[in-house]
Amino acid sequence: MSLTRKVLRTHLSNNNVEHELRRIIDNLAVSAKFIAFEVRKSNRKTSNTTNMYGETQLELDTLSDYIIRERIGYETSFKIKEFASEEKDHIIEFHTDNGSYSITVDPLDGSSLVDVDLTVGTIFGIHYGNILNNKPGKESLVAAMYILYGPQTTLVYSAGKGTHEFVLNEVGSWVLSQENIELNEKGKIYSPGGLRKDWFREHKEFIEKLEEEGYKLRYSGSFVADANQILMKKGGIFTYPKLTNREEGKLRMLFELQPLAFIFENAGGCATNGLENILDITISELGQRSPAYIGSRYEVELAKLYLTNN
Ligand code: FDP
Repeated sequence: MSLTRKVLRTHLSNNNVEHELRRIIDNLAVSAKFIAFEVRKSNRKTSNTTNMYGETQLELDTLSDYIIRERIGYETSFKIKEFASEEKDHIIEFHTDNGSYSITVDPLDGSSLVDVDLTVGTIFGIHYGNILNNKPGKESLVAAMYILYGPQTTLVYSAGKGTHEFVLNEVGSWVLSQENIELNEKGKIYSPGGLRKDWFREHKEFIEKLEEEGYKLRYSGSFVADANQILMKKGGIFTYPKLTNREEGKLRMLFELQPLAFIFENAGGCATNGLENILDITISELGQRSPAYIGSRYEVELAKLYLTNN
């Protein structure tokens, strides 16, 4: 296969991704290159601002958000309907009448790990129509993508036809590294968020079952990096459950969970809040959170069994 056939832009077109959607994905991938550059040269300091959840922002959080916004605003060849960022408390409207797609972004997921130099990432969700559209995620999302700023910069996307990984090479091209990633039925790792003392009994019993079965603990504190590890190892489970002091869980549906659920489902995995499939849920608020179990089929089904039978 020639190098040009392996780059993101060609891959999108060979996969018959709709023209406008293709341009959006390609442009968001360009913005991620600039973020990757900023992550490498970051001073890892906090800014004096907080986001809508009261979390202290890093200079890098706000900068990443700015880079993406600029890219979307600057590019006039496609029309974005709406844009929402985890770093902002409102939806920004662009071409409400004649745009087809809307974008959500978590500009720098796992950013509390920037100061210790662990892997962080950017997560995008692309919706057909408006962001809050009274439709379940599976009818609203048409594509999802994340970029990881690790030892290598990698990009994983799905536009509903498989899940694929690319690596940023030294001349700035996204080169295909894995096409049609397929999760096995069952994995060997688990990634459990939240403090054990705050877990409900049924969740604790589920985790103990995984431990009895010999699952290895892999939790960094960066959702996108932990989920990526499960995807690349072809199985396992990431959980952030409801907690006794936080029944809604921690992770955000629009910015984190539904995009990753979309990517996992397209790789043969699944995602649930314990009772309902994450992509079957309709979002009513920008910052809506949910408990989450995401990974390969065996572990997610097992979680459902523990959570519904208790
Ligand atoms: P962060 O606050 O650093 O942005 O939802 C955000 C998130 O990280 C996830 O990426 C991560 O999995 C989780 O929070 C970590 O939460 P805990 O510190 O409670 O483990």
